[in-house]
Amino acid sequence: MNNELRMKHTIFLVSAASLCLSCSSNLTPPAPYGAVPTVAQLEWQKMEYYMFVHFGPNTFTDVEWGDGRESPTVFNPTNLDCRQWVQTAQQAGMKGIIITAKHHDGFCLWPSAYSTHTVRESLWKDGKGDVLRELAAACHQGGLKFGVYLSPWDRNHPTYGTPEYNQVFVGMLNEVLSGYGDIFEQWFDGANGEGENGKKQVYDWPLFNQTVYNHQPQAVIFSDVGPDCRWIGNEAGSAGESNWSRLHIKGFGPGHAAPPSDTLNAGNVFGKAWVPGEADVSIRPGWFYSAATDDKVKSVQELMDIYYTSVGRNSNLLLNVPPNRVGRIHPADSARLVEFRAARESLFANNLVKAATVTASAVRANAPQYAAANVQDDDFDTYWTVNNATTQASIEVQFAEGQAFNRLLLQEYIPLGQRVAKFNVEVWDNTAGAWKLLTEATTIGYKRILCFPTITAERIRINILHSLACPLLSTVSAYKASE
Ligand code: FUL
Repeated sequence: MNNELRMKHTIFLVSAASLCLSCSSNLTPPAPYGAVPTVAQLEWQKMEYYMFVHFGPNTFTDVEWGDGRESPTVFNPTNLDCRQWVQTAQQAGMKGIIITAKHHDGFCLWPSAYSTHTVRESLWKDGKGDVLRELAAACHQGGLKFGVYLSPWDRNHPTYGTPEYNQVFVGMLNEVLSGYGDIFEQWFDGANGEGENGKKQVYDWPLFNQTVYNHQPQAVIFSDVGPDCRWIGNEAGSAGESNWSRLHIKGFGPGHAAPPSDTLNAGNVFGKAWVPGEADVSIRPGWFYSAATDDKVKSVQELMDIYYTSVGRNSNLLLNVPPNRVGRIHPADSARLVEFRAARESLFANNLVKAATVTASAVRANAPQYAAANVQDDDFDTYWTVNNATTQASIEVQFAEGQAFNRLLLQEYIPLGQRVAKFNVEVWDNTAGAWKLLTEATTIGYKRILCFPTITAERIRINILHSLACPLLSTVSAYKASE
């Protein structure tokens, strides 16, 4: 071999080797990008929609924030029926219930040994009742997950505002987290007011969180900044148009130490921790039941809008449904929840993409396991993706004939991280013989639902314009909602 030939030969061998290398590295699944969900966070995200229950002395005194001086005897539901709450949640299509075990008034819905402001001091069941016991049993029997809200802020406890209170609060957590079976979510309210003595409590958050994990390692902990899921920054059920599940948490804490609400609303694109959003909102104007709001239960349209701006924007929806003084959910709320479920089911009944042909501008290593058709099945774990170096790509849906639709639902395969930062949707305009822009958006995350006026088209193209690493789409579906 002369020198020139030897050189050519070497170049050929090197490029063939690197081609093979890129083939094989693309045949394996993409490496995770950034922070990723834990198994518990992923399970939690898939729950999507569950019930918040505000219940306690405030239900009987018609206030939103009891001051802790109310007599425990005011708490006296005449016919408490937690099974009715569970049935309502089931009929609503919800996956769990989180109850205010202790709100700011300090009243414990279980007979805590750490307080004298509890169900034990009430007249209900002669002081022998335990709301947590009844609800946990009803949830577990009905196949719903059970979660607890505990307000660290306690307007009743005499030790509030002293270091001793942190031990009291841990004692209460120990009781709640060890006595009622599996807890899927521990909800820590960030509100932190003054104590009787005018002192502010310095909470021992690391100790509180550790206490939760000691008893319930699989639980997700909610607070303004997680560690497992975060407040969405408002109580209107509205996540940001851009909503990253990553968040910068270093240097931040719950309550006064939380990042600004607009940051919580949108997350941080390069946040170091996986802390997905949860949108909490009440079906009525207040969090607690009041007869004065019986005619102010949110309409199906309002609930649908909330659904689109929460679940439809990569956030879970925690919808508050407060029981009344009987201890039951009022028919106005339960009827509305059933109507809301029917509206969702009819909307999502016919996924037009199922019968379509789906192709992509590129497929990872041209391998069938990453094919575009993976977005059509109902299996979250199969996805379409492209080679590592590809951060812009398109996926096209071709119908057999023109289809009218006005909703598009997309899912990213988040176990490998949230990636898509900008995309648009085009439809093929037969008359013009060209693609026409329909809508554009930024993030997708676990679920993104796009709403737009009804359009009829034979082809839809989703262009991923900017992805932080190669995009992975688990689902693309299209629907026609009745206007
Ligand atoms: C807030 C509380 O002050 C409200 O009463 C309610 O519990 C809401 C869910 O969280 O911080």
